[in-house]
Amino acid sequence: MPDLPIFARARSHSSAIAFRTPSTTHRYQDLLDHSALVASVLLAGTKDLEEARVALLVAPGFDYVAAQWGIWRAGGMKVPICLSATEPEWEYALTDSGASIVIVDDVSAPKIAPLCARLGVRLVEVEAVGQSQPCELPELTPDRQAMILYTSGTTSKPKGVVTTHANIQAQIESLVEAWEWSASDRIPLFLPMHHIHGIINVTLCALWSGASIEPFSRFDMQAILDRVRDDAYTLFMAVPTIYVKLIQALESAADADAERVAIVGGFARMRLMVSGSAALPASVHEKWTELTGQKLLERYGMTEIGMALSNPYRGERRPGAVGLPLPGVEIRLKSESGAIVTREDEPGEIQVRGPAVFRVYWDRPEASAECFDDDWFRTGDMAVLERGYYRIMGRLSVDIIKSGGYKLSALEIEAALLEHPDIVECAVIGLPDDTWGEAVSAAVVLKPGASLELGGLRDWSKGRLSVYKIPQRLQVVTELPRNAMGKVTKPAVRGLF
Ligand code: MLC
Ligand code: AMP
Repeated sequence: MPDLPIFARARSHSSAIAFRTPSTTHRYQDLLDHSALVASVLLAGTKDLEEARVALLVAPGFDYVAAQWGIWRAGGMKVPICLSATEPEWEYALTDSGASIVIVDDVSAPKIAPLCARLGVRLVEVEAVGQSQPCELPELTPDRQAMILYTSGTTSKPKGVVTTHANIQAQIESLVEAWEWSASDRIPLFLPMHHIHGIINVTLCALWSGASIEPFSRFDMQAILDRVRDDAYTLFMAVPTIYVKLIQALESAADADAERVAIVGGFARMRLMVSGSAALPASVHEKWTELTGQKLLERYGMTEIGMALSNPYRGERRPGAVGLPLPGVEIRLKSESGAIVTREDEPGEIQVRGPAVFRVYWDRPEASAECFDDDWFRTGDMAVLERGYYRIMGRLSVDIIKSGGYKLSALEIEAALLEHPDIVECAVIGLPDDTWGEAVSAAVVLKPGASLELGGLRDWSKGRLSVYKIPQRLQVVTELPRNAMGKVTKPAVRGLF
């Protein structure tokens, strides 16, 4: 029976270690066996899930991938959701995607069970599937829809990015080739598993290659540094905020401190360290090289397209630049006037074409049509080609914020803040921040006589917004700056802080 290449490849690495933790090792064969059981539980006697949406709320690691592969092998679409999201955010993802099942681990089960009961969504506990029996699995073709990832944008609510198995495979193959992944690679996984950085760049590239993964439930700096010191990894992939935090940690110890020397040695000996998901300041790039001798490889990507541009694995890795198109990716810049940029030093919007590019936003035909210019995906990011490499200049929309590598919609945060009983009007922007890249910042107009402080607003926001969407800065004003048409002018809002 034909099978998706990711599973055929896992068979060829069956005895290799896929996941390792301090207390467990799981081989590729374990992943295949366990995912077959997950699939059988999901199918529950039916022949094929036929792209039914199955949400996934499981900590990073073996169980997560067994569940992910189980969904795929049963013919379903995987909808990973944020472990630390609030109940309204979970409810949105479940109802928007029309998920009929949620796979959970024992930590998340009690948290989401009441919501599932209210929505009539079936709850499957991943730890319990070991009791089931394997069954015949459906035949899968690469053109099937495989995954929905929620991403924030210029609309208030996040949109579901739909990718097929073929899109995912193209995203993986491009990176495996460019960054020379092999079965001898070992990588830590500490990024959230509802975004492509963790899902594709770290996990699926490793599993495609027969490499091994060490999962952490979150970015647990001390535990990770202990393993770096032990030379546990050949590869490391993180967002710029993490490199900033690592620099702070290394610099807090004296140069000659034996522990620091050992950790620096562990970083220095890795074959590749990658940064992405947000701009890596050249100063951070240079500081990292000064501390460890490693030249970070910065790349640029997006949920809708996978990775598009990358500094070379072999060759100059230039601070402040994102390099050239990855294998299989076509790039063009389109200027504000609508002309295709043909020269260096002329800025334009990055547009992307190729087999890795998604086709539609879930259930949003208009947004899906608007984001393509013929068959080129419009990223909304501006770039310029300089001395042979692309450099990202910023985003076209001020309403998109990147904080800690998370993409946030200012409009979504504004909508939540407007529910506050004392807030009459608000404008949310991202202000430059050394650690987080951008800090969510809110200018608010209050009801007459009301008062509000940042601490109070943050407490009120908990339970309504994920932690990284909660404003870091607050400015109470009597009115918001507006243009002649009465529309709030966000660039002028910056001047309020
Ligand atoms: C958390 N905190 C923030 C914050 N996030 N403060 C300001 N801005 C933010 N964005 C605060 C918390 O409230 C808390 O405060 C304290 O910081 C510690 O929170 P934490 O969650 O424990 O932080 P930490 O674990 O250190 O998380 C930082 C991080 C995380 C960088 C590891 O944000 C992360 O994993 N980011 C990666 C996101 C990602 O994978 N993006 C890729 C998207 S895909 P207090 O007061 O409680 O101490 C994509 C495409 C591509 O972009 O190209 O890859
Ligand atoms: P997401 O929608 O979460 O996938 O985030 C994608 C966005 O992250 C892109 O559109 C860029 O704005 C930003 N991004 C990713 N990598 C980089 C990078 N290396 N430099 C600057 N911005 C980046």
